[in-house]
This record gives sequence, C-alpha cells and structure tokens, in this order.
Amino acid sequence: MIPEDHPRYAALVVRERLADAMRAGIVAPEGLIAQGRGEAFDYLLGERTTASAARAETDAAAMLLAARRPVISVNGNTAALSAHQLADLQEASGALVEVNLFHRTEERMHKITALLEEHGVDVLSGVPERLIPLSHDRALCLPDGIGAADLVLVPLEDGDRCAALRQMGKAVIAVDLNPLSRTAQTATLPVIDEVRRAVPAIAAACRTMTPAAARERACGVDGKRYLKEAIAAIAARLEEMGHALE
Ligand code: PTJ
Repeated sequence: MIPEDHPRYAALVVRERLADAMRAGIVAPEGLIAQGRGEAFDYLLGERTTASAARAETDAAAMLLAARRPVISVNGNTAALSAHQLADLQEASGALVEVNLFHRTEERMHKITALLEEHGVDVLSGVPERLIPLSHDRALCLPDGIGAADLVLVPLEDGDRCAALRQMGKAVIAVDLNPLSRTAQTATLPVIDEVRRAVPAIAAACRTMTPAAARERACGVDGKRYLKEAIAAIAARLEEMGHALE
C-alpha cells in the first residue's frame, strides 16, 4: 500500500504497476532496471515534457501521418505502461502495431498481445521471420509489419535494433528519456520524453494536422537538434540545482 501523501507517490504507483506486470509475465525482470534508468533521466529533465520534446512530438505525428506504412513496435515495458494510450495513437495515426521483444518467449508474446487487445489495440499477427540483421531475437519481425515498414516507432529501447533498422533504409522515431542511449543517438527522430507523456501528445498532434502539413513538416525533421537540446536542458537543470545549494 503506497501512502498518497508520499512525496514520490506517482512514481511509486508506476513502479508498482511495472512490478505487478513483471510478476504477470508481461515485463521482463530486466525491464525494471530499464525503468530505473528512465526514471533517473526523467529526474534530470525535471519530470516534465520540455518545450523541445513537445516539438519533437509534433514532428513524430507528422512523420507517422506522412509515412507509407508506419509501424509501432511494442515491448513489455511499453505495453505495461501505455497499452491504453497505444489504442488511441493507433487510431489517430493509422499505424500498425507489432509486438517485438528482446527477451522473447512465446508466452510473453501472447500475454503482451492479449493485454494490448484488451485495451483496444489491433495487434498485427503472422509468422515472424529473421529479417533484421541482428544476432538476437529482436531480429524476428513480421514481413507485413516491421519488415515492410518505411517508419518504425520504437518506444523505450536501447541497443542495436535502431541502427539495424536505419541500415535497412527505414526511418525510426525513438521515445527514450536518455539522450545518450544508442537508440536515441541513431534514431531519425529522438523524442526525449517519458513514454506515458509522449504517446498521448503524439496522438493529439496527429489529430490536429492535415496530410499536407504533415508531409511538409516531416521533410524538415532535425533529430540531432533534439539530442543537443535535451543534453542542454539536463546541463542547465544541474547547474541551477547546484546554484540553489550555494
Ligand atoms: O520487453 P523486452 O523483452 O523487449 O525488453 C525490454 C527492455 C526494456 C528490458 C529492453 O528493451 C531493455 O533492456 O531496454 P534498455 O536497454 O534498458 O533501454 C531502455 C531505454 O528506455 C533506456 O534508455 C531508458 O532510459 C529508457 N526508458 C526507460 N523507461 C522509460 C524510458 N524512456 C521513456 N519512458 C520510460 N518510461
């Protein structure tokens, strides 16, 4: 039981949700460590969507709407945190949703798919093939899904898949609180924000953009700028907190 007057109440509720999802076999045990890393960066960013991240979220909406075959790739943590929000993003963006796991087991694939479907997400099914040039199971994807996508939205992941997807000629939008992660650094567009803030913001932006405006905005996306702005926001906040102690 988490006391509501605890100063970290909201964060503790999220932790409890992820721990429950881990016990239910949705989140990998390693996913709890990933959440801790995310929390640390969120702390440094002030646990808010920066003005820069809000612009990146509008860019993400433009890229999704302008894409020919956009796919949202969902792992255990994203499903546990944002299943309810993904149905809305899918509806607003018209993107396909595919489950792709690092710690892949058939049991987790089924459980995550069932959780997403319970929340109204239409999850792509089919026979996976090893189409992404990687030695681990994130290489497995659906030929009609990530395999055929021109754009993949990758929330909450660090590793080598983003670079492999880029090598395949696909655009990648990453949602990652860590601007230094390999995924954020190699994405076409890094959205440096918490996934539960980013997903509804991207969905809302999709709903206000015309197809022509989306195509125009998608052409001018500058991912590196968002990395620089996030690092600058962290540096400014650290400096400010240091000064406050003087
Ligand atoms: O479900 P699986 O088997 O596919 O496994 C998923 C995990 C999350 C275990 C796997 O992808 C992993 O190990 O991820 P990493 O390498 O720990 O990277 C996760 C990244 O997401 C880190 O850069 C974190 O900063 C970031 N992150 C963590 N929580 C959040 C987040 N970004 C946005 N919102 C969050 N809530």
